[in-house]
Amino acid sequence: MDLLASELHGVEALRFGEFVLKSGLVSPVYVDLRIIVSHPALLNKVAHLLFQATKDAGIKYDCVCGVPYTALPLATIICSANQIPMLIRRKEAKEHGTKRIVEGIINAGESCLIIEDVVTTGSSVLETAEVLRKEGLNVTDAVVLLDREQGGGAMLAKNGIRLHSVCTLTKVLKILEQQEKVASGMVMKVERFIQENISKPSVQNGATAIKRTCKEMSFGARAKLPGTHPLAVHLLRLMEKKQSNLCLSADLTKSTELLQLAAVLGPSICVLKTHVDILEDFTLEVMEDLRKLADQHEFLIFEDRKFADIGNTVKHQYEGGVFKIASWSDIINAHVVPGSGVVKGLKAVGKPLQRGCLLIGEMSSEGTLATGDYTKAAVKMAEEHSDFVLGFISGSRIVEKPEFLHLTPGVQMQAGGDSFGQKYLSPQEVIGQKGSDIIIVGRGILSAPSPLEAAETYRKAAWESYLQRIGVSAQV
Ligand code: S5P
Repeated sequence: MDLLASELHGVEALRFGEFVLKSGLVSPVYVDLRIIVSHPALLNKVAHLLFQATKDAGIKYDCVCGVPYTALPLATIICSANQIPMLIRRKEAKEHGTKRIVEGIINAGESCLIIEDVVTTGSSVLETAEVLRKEGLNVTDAVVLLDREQGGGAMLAKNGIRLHSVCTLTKVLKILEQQEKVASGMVMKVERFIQENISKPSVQNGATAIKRTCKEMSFGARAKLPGTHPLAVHLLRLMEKKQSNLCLSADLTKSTELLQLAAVLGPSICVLKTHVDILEDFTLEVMEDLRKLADQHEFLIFEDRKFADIGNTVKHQYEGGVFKIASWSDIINAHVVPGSGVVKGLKAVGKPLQRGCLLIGEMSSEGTLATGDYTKAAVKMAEEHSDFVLGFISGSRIVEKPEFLHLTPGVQMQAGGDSFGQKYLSPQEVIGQKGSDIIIVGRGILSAPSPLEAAETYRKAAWESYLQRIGVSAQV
């Protein structure tokens, strides 16, 4: 064990310092075992130790499945060396062919052992167990190399899975301290961090689930997450700075009105949304002026063009024609109905210009077809193109990943609707309950006697709901 600890430390699978985790927490320790595939002897050793742990615990099983991806090579070595049938869990079902989510021969009723590299909350193991259970397999045990002791064991136990670990983070820490590889001050820091961050299983819909953290994260913390789209980072920062998660839907038909409104409301908003094709007197000079106002007041421009054609056509619609949208709009949006070609076409134009795209996951209108599997397909498409897609237009949070922004239209102070099927929810419902990030408000502001006063009312309501959501008392 002493050798293993120092080897893991030596290849930097364990690092100490300050690391921002996906949840936004700043952790003094970072564990990333992906690197061990580059060290074959260590990879073999880890696989051997995992297998030994299953023997020591006397676990009986028929096949083995590694949690993708880090544990896949570990499961492969164990199965190959010991002649055990293996299953591979896909992260996504294949688009073509068999649509299988688990590869290999599944004999319903057999028991499958799960292999994992590190367990923190246990959610990845549980996710894999649920997939296997849906296929008719019994899952009662999981073996992990390193248990971070942050609640994973208890959560899995509640879900009928015994967690066996080769070692725990505290044990490894002690060894590294003895070997004088980590200072005792750091060991105490990590121990305190572990103690303070034990996740407790919460009960949702009768099933045990992990406490969801994304809704509780601040915009500032989300801006620091690695992998977040640069434009989303910029937007999250300016939202914090301006204390605004309000997008103005500037649905106006005259350019002077549009520019006047942008000049007056600019300081209150984080995004200004246009429908440029309803302007009676559109010129590119107007958009140049709007860009100047956007830079001066620090808001982004979002042309609500809702592209919905094949890739080649949307490419032209985005770049050229009369509107030359790509030349002045930071953000655009697209329907996912054509399939991923629409995103590819838009990306070809927008990515080199550091633009971003929102996918329409849900709509606010009565009878919308954007629900269920359609919404899920939008999420999948966004995940596959996260270098260009920074989030969604949706009525609620449709994916937990904090990198994605959610913008919600259909917002007014009073619930209700219009005569064409638009449906309204309040800022509190949208941000507080539905977990969205930004409210999009049109007529609620535009039809008010004082649009500035109305905008400030919406800004404060949405910001207060956000502060409450992340557990900070409101000071707007
Ligand atoms: O589902 C949607 C998506 C969008 S982008 N529902 C919407 O209402 N929108 C847009 O948001 C719509 O095109 C309009 O520009 C704005 C809502 O305006 P309001 O006046 O009803 O607030």
